[in-house]
Amino acid sequence: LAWSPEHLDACEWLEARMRQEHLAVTRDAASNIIGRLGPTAGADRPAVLVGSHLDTVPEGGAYDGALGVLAGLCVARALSGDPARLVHPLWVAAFMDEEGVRFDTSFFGSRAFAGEHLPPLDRTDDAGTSLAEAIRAGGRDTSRLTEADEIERVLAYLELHIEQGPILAESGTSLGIVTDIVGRRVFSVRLSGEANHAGTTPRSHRRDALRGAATVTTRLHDAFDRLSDGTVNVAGIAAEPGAMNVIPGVAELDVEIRASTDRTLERAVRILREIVEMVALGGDLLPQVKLVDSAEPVSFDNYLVELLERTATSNGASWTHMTSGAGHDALVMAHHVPAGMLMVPSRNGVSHSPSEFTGIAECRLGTQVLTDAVRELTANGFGGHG
Ligand code: HGY
Ligand code: MN
Ligand code: MN
Repeated sequence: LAWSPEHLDACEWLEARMRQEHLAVTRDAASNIIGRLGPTAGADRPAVLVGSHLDTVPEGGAYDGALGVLAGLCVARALSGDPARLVHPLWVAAFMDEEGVRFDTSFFGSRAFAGEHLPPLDRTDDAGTSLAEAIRAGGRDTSRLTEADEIERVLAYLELHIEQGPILAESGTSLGIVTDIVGRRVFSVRLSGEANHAGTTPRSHRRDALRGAATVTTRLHDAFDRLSDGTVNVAGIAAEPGAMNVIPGVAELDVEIRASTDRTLERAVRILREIVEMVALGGDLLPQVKLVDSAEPVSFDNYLVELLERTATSNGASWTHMTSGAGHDALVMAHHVPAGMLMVPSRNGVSHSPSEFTGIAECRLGTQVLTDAVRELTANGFGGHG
């Protein structure tokens, strides 16, 4: 998890490897690690940035994020051999806390790098540690977070990532060229009823918050099963007081919604609010719906999509356009600079699981196509294309 001892060890490892590849390495106040390669003459030119994240989810896999960072290291190694071609510097980033699972702060590092508004630092994880304490435990100074903003110095962003879904694996296609990423809303829904005696309280007097939460969960899934665009996930239900002979007086659900356009995302949020209202009314419960995290849907830059098509084709790879149902640091970057994403297959479409796997040949092909695209961009910029 982000800022965990294991993660901070991985950051140390990465910095050492970057230095071995002759990158100038910095770690900003958000704990983003940036390796930089390129001529001092080009220093005033905007950089081509490639990257992803090293943090993951509980019981996560070995490829989500890590592949994109290591591919960036390979791109640096490939381009360091001919620095004269680097008209634009190459930057390689490991963004901190892309997953946001510890503090509900998805894309924390890339949002800091992009100068976006950050979540309150007093947010705490399940152990009661605050985000500020975690940042300080990572040896960084929270008062300098605004200095992480370097987005103005970026020409374009590219990210290689595993698909985390079944499309490429099932179709036998080597690469996915991402055209857009869905938007996301995360809510904390709290239902308040009345704790009471489980044996003596008549049905007509029971205000069972857990029963309400369970009904919200099933009605949400039933409603979203009928939608052509939108996914819902109820990550869990917490109920109090949790004693066997007490009717749960309070229940809290963590609900995540995703959809590919602003309009379908708003419709999905409306459905959530209506279901919560109806269930609360029917169960004589008091509802509270709090927005905890959000990310807007985004489309990628046409020139970068075409560049990835060209480099994939010239490497003899089969490819297909795809929409990413998973969020990525590229989603944040694309709101500020031209961005593009390349995906490689996930075996059985599985991700966020220890059985996450992508073959070395697929990783190598993705890295080669990424390298060729970056070689083009660092040498010629947008090639006179806007
Ligand atoms: O959850 C996601 O969409 C990504 O894995 N951060
Ligand atoms: Mn992930
Ligand atoms: Mn990821």
